[in-house]
Amino acid sequence: MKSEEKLQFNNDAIAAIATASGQGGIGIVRISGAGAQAILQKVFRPFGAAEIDENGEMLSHRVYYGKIIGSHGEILDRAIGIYMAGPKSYTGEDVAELQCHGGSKLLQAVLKLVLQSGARLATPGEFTMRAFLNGKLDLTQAEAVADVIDAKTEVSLSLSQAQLGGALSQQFADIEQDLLDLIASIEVGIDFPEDEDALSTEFAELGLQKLMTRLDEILQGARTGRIYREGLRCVLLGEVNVGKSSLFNALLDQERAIVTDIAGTTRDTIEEYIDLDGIPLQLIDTAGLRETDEKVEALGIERSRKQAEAAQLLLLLIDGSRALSEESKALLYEYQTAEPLVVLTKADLPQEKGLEKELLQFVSQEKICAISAQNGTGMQELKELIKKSSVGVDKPREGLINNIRHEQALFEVRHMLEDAYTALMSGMSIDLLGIDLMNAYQKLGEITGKTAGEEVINNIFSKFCLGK
Ligand SMILES: Nc1nc2c(ncn2[C@@H]2O[C@H](COP(=O)(O)OP(=O)(O)OP(=O)(O)O)[C@@H](O)[C@H]2O)c(=O)[nH]1
Ligand SMILES: [Mg+2]
Repeated sequence: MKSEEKLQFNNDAIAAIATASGQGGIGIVRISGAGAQAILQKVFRPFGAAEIDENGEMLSHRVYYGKIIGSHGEILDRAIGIYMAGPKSYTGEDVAELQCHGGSKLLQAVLKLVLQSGARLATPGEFTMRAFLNGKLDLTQAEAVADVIDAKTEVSLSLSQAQLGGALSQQFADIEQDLLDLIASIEVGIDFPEDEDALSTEFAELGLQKLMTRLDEILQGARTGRIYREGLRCVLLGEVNVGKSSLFNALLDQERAIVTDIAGTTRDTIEEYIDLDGIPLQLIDTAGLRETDEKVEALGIERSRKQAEAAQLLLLLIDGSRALSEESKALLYEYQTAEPLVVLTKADLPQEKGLEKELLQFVSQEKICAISAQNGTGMQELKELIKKSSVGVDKPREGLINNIRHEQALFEVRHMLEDAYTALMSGMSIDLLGIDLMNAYQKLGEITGKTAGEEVINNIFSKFCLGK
C-alpha cells in the first residue's frame, strides 16, 4: 500500500471512549496498537477460573467477565473485557475493548486508567485511519463508516452500508481495471497485427469513449447521491401571512412553528429535518417578506433572504385565495433565476381566478402546485414535485457517489480522458496517449486511496468523531 510510505505509520497503543458521550446502558473503551493486550491485563482481571494461556494471557476473541482495578487497587467497574489479536480486528492491529457501565464519569475514569497504563489518547478517526493504513478498508469505505454513523434516513443508511460493504470500491476497481487494460493494449499493441497505427488508434478511441460514457453515468448520479447523504436545504419563502409556517407544520406533521393571522408572526428562521421517502429534507421556515420599520422583523427578513440564497430548493408561497399582490409579483421576479417551485396556498378557500395564468409569466406549469395546509389538499402532489425537482427520477441505488471528493476527482479524470481523446483525434501519436492515461489512472486512485496523498487522507479522518 502506497499510503503507508507517505504517512508516517506508527502502531503505538491508542485509546478512546468509543461510545457516544452522555449516559447509556453500556460504554466502551477501546485500545489499539502494540501492547494493547498488556494494557488490558494491567487494568482488567477476569473473575474466577477464566481460561487463560500458559503465559497467563487472555485468549484472543474470547469474552471475559471481570473487574477493572483502579490505581489504588479499588474496583472501578465490573465489565466485559475482550482481546482481539491483529490482524483479525477493526484496525488490523491488536485491539482490546472494555465494555463497562455507560456513565460518562466512569468511562472517563477507565480511560484515564488505560492512559496511565501505557496508551495515549487517540486522535479523531485514528482507529479507522489505522484500519485504512492496514488495508482493512479503502478510503471510500472509511468515509462510509462516518456516513453510516451520520445517516439521516433509512435510505441514506442503506446506501452508506452498501458503500461500506465495498459497492463503490468495486465500481472504481472495475474502472481502474478497464483503464489499465486500455493502457496495456495500447502499449503492447497486441490486437493489431496489420496496419498497426490505424487499428490501434481506433481501438483507443473506442476504449476512451466507453470509459467517458461510464464516468458520465456515475457523475450524473452524484447530485442524487449527495442529497441522500447530506440532505437538501429547502426554504419556504413568501410574503407575510401566505401560510409558510402552516405548510412547514403540515410537512412536519407537528405544530412546530407559531401560526396566527397576524402578518409578521414568524421572526426568526426555524429548521427541521423530515424524511421524504428517504430524502433527508431540511425544511426552513422564514419570516414573511415585506417592507418594515420594525427592527426585529427587519433582521428576520434579512435572514429570510440569506436562507433563500443558500437554498438548494426554494418554495415560493403565494396566497391562492387572493389576487396576486405587487409584493408577490416582485418576489416572483426577483427569485425567477432560482427556479423556485411556486406553491399556491389555502386551496380550501375559493381560489382567485386567473392566478395560475398570471404565474406562467414567471414559471412553467410543472413548477406550480396548489395546496391546503388546513385540509391536506395537494400535499402529496407537492411532495412528488419536491422529489422530482431534487433527485428527479433517479432511484437510490448502490454505487451512487455521494461525496464531493469523489465527484471532483472523477470530474478531473473525465477531463483528462477527454483531453487525451481530443489530442488523439487531432493526430497525436498513440505512444503519448499512454502517459496521459497513466495520469488519469493516478487521479482515479485518489478516490479509493491507492494514490491519495497525506493531506487528503488526514483531511478525511480529521472529520471523524473521537473514538471512531
Ligand atoms: N383556510 C386556510 N387558511 C390558512 C391555510 N394556511 C394558512 N392559513 C391561515 O393563514 C394565516 C397565516 O398563516 P401562517 O402559516 O402563520 O402564515 P406565514 O406565511 O407563516 O406568515 P408570517 O409568519 O407572518 O410570514 C393563519 O391565519 C392561518 O390559519 C390554509 O391552507 N387554509
Ligand atoms: Mg410564519
